[in-house]
Amino acid sequence: QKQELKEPLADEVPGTLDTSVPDSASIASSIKYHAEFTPSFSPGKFELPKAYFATAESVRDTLIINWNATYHYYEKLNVKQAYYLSMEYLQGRALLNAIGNLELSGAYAEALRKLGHNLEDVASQERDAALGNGGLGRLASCFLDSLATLNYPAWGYGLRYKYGLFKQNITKDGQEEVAENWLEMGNPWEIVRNDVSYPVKFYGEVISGPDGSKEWVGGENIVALAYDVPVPGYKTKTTINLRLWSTKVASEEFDLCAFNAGDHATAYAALKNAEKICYILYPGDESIEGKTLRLKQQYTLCSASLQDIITRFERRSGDVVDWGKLPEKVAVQMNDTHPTLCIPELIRILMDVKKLSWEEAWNITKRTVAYTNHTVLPEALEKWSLELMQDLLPRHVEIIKKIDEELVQTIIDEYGQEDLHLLQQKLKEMRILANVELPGTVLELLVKPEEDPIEEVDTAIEESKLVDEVDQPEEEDDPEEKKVIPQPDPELPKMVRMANLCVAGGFAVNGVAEIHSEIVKEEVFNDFFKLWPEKFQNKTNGVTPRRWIRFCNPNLSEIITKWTGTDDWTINTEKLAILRKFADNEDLQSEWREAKRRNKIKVAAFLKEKTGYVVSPDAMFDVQVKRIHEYKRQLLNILGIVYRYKKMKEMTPEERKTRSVPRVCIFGGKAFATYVQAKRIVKFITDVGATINHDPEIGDLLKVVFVPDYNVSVAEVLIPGSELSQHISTAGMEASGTSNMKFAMNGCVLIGTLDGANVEIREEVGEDNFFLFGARAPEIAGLRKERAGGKFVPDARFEEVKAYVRSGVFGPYNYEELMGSLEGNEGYGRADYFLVGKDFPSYMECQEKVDEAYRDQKRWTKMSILNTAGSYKFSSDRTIHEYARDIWGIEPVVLP
Ligand code: GPQ
Repeated sequence: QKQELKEPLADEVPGTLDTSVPDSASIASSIKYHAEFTPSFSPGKFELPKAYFATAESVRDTLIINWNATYHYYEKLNVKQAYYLSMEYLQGRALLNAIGNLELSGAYAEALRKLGHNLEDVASQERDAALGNGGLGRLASCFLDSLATLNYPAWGYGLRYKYGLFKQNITKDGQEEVAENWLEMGNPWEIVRNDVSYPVKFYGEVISGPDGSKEWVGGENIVALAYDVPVPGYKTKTTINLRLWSTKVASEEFDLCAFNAGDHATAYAALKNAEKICYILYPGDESIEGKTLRLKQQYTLCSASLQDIITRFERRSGDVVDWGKLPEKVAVQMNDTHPTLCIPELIRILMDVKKLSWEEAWNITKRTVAYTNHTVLPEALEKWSLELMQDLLPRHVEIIKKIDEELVQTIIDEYGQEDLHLLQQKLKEMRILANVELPGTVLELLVKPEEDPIEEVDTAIEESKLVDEVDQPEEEDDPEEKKVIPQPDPELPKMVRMANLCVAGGFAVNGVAEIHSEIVKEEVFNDFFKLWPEKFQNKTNGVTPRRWIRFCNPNLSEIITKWTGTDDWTINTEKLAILRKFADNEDLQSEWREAKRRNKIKVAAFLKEKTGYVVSPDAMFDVQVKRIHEYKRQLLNILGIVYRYKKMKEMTPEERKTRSVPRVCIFGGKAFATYVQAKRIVKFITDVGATINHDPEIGDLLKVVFVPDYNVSVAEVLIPGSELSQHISTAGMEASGTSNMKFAMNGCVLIGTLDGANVEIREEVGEDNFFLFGARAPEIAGLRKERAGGKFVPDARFEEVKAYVRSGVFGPYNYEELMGSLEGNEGYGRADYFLVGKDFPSYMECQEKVDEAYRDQKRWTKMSILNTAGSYKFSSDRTIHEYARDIWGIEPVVLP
């Protein structure tokens, strides 16, 4: 019922119990109400950013109504719920996404217009929630969107970092990191639950009761407090929860006596100690450093989340709690190994608090917890010092030792004791504990096998002596056998291998793209795969088509809706395939180009604002945005650009004009703060840009722009306005990649290697619509050997480009560390471990094909349309349906 618009009064609150769909008048009144009565700004003018906060708070009212309804319904039905545990979430901005999902964008735009504001300006006030580093964190956020949209009963759990991912400034020295205090102005999307908190303990000791029971006592005690972030689904009332833990001191820990005695430092220490756990997002992105604080963070997430999950299970169970039913009501998904401590923590709670036996607790855990692997980079497979863990989590170490002991037994059963060398090797590779003596029981078994008591062996030797003197030395195998029992190396630290623990304790193990899951099964965890083949699965990643097409690319969305005849594609992405049959249609083609052009103009304006560089929207927009990492090979891209530049310089002005396809090469991405080589790459790209962009001979024919502070919001601008998108990792090293999916959805053509999800994208969009180059995954090991053996003969073009860089065209900075690293120069890194030199020629040839295709705009537009049309598989809705069906065993629950 449409209301007449009038100046809203403060007391006209759209009642929190009013669940009807709000119109623009009631929305305007709600916004005004919040501006006045949820004040976090001075009274008076209704300006930015106040308008943003009031708008967000009014949206939150609706989200709370839906959140409560969803929560109570799940509670009532006592449904099985999935819980996604992740140390990272990259939610980005929430406002446009929330009102888009609620189908209130128009009403909000109108309401704000009446209040003198423009929705886009208001939305741009929001700070990105950047509680993650890259793909892994953004995947978690896409999953939440799909879970809510598909009405799956599921929650996310994470940490509420005070400082999210650092803000990146680009200076003349390259990347500079600045702390991102994203909560500075408050966060309108979170609801603190002062009644939901759990104790979390560190250090202390384990005491055993006379009945063998264990109790973990003493130590440092903190409290984890819940902050809920409602996650609305698209076109559904279902609003699920992202519960983020913040840490604070347990009240009894504040030392008032010390404080009163004037020793403020001591009094504050405990306070700070507790709070600092959630201060900063650990900056590691596929690299790891053993830090107590990081382990405390991981444990806080696991402990608080599991206590919460168990409390809910008990409450919903009613009078009788049947712990054996836990796996029927709960599935816990560990997003990579960061939440591995879930396994020993669940066992600890079940045994020490709920008084279950080891067998019961272990069996329940093995049916409740599942693990997703997101990387095969050896340096990223998490290991923790046993000593550190022993100190911080003594009870968990006992439990991990017990799991390890059981695993050792399984390995012995599997491989037998005939070939002790083989057994030793398997134990060494598969055990959870690395460089740790075998459990006593097992050791005994190995040294003197049951069926061969010593006397019998002696008799046998005596007998053999009688039979054949020559055989004797071989039969005297006791010292030999002892030698093959693995002994810890005192020089090396004892470690806990988290991935091995996940595989042993998880009921499912999945990779994130077909090729990656194959590598997981055939290489990284091959021994485990042979032991438990039924655990291993593939779940190819996906991204939400709401944020990544519908909301970030309204121009294209309109066209898709028009040509597919429905806006249903936003959920049922298979509908995108309808576009295939119009790929050659001239009307569609021209609309398509027009939309892309409008998006490119937006990108050009954005680049000008952020970097000062002016680029032409007539040039091809060629984009590589992702974390800066050697394996992702931004260096290959920039060297390709340098080569192109050199060739252009060698041409006459006339040749340059007729022979070059104008390009704007855009880079974006953050380097891990202490990853020196990655930071050199950032510096190199910006230096190349500074030279080329100011070269009057080149003009609009080539531009190189590094966009500072790449994040979700920047991606939402860049991706719709890109035409060529680069995914050029060394084959076998990128587990999946997810931006490749976003680019394809937005009609960008990909240039890439056969790596991660590229393989499947190429299959779906058709090989004619994907620019493929480079060595294949199975060749890589051999190529590295060839390289190391000095047998690799680099292409002349590769030598030429490096010499050009060294000649100093890009300024006085010393690029020797970068160039040297590509040459097997021991002093500079890993001797082209990432095979830039090997792939350079095929990359350059492929780039020529890109130019040729772009010259023919009809052909290019067709390729672009076929990329969008073929991208439907990469919706996270598809991925989530697969997780729900194959791993979690949950069903959609639609609210009445
Ligand atoms: N990934 Cl282990 C991260 O972003 N951070 C990490 O710590 C690990 C993996 C990425 C991975 O590199 C990409 O290939 C994947 O597409 C992404 O996870 C999501 O699976």
